[in-house]
Amino acid sequence: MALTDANKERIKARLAKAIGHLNAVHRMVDEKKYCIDVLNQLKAVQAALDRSSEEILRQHLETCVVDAIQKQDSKRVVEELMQVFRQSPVLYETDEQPSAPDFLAKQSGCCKNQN
Ligand SMILES: [Cu+2]
Repeated sequence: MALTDANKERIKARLAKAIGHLNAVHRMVDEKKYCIDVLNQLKAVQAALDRSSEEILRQHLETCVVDAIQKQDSKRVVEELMQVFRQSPVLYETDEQPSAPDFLAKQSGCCKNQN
């Protein structure tokens, strides 16, 4: 089981809102707004993305993980989740960020073959 239609729409709405907010921050940088104002807005975008991640994680735990446990496949889903959290800090350690398609190409699962 994956995303339900209702959850999909809710998560898409959250992400669309974050994209709009990030575009506003991009404009702030373009307009050379005060650094602290840009940082505060960027923190708000990051918080919105964190809430989106949290919602996706909750959905995953309630559906995919429950399903996997019922099918005696808990080791795989636990390892997947551990890997997600292991990889997260790497995003902040490199000076140069990979472009979105490069980043997605390194992922496994449904995003693996997109680009
Ligand atoms: Cu899932």
